Amino acid sequence: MKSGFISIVGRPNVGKSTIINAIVGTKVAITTSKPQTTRNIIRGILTTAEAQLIFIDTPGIHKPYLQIGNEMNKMAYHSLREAEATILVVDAGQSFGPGDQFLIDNLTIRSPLFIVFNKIDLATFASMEKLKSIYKEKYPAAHQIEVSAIRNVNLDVIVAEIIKILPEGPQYFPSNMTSDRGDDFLISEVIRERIMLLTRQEIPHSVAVNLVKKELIGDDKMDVVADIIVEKDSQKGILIGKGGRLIRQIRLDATKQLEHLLHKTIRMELFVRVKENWRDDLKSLKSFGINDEE
Ligand SMILES: Nc1nc2c(ncn2[C@@H]2O[C@H](COP(=O)(O)OP(=O)(O)OP(=O)(O)O)[C@@H](O)[C@H]2O)c(=O)[nH]1
Ligand SMILES: [Mg+2]
Repeated sequence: MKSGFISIVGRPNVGKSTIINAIVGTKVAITTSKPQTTRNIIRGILTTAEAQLIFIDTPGIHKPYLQIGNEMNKMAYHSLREAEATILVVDAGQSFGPGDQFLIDNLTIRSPLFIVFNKIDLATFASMEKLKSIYKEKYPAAHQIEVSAIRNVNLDVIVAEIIKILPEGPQYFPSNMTSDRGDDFLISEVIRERIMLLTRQEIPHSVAVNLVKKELIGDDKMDVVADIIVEKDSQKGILIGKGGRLIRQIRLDATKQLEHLLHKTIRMELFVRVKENWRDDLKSLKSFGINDEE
């Protein structure tokens, strides 16, 4: 069979995780309308009769101003080392700017490059042509593909084009596996996704979720206890909300999502804790699994 690793890089919020979820056919990575949602390397696996494609989702590359940003960028840069192919995702709804140039200046691409223009539903013919010609000049040999991940347009073209260039290789993962991450990761990420969607300003980015307990009760029930870590007391108050309303909403939303994904009845307890400036502290980042392991 043909097989290989395909790194998916790009600026924050361009739709990398949405693309992976749609290709793999299930939620392996959380997605939100806010930048810097993904904070880890997540491998999403697609196995067909002829090939196994392992897509590496990465944090969006951005100008960092805290340690967390440095670590996230490094993960994305380093993912290219293990890749047989690289997908650079570009937001087709936006014109080329300094953030795009920053990414290009910092990326060393070592494998065949596919430039995927996502969100073509938000582009005009003229804006699309302009963007394509800019990238043609920067990467003349790259293959360009126009897609819309939320409308599932042309994602099959990505898969077909990648298979063409993959070498013969081993089947790295069992056929039924869709992610290299287990339930523990999914649970804390879904809780974080719900928080990111229900909060504003700096709060979505100041939150980490730490799974404290996961216990299976029989075949179809699960108890989950998680800590939500924020950076300041004031953020703790906001997250809990008046009369505990917001934390209750977070718990209900996360429970519903996870029951759907894990096919279990879930009982969830959430606690909010403060760890000052954890995003700028390497030790804390490491304890939350947000560090580049190179
Ligand atoms: N209009 C439109 N929106 C899309 C499309 N694909 C993704 N989005 C939206 O773009 C937003 C960002 O998607 P993500 O998949 O989280 O983006 P990402 O590149 O993984 O972002 P980071 O993890 O922050 O780097 C979400 O609100 C998606 O629903 C698309 O084809 N069209
Ligand atoms: Mg993402």
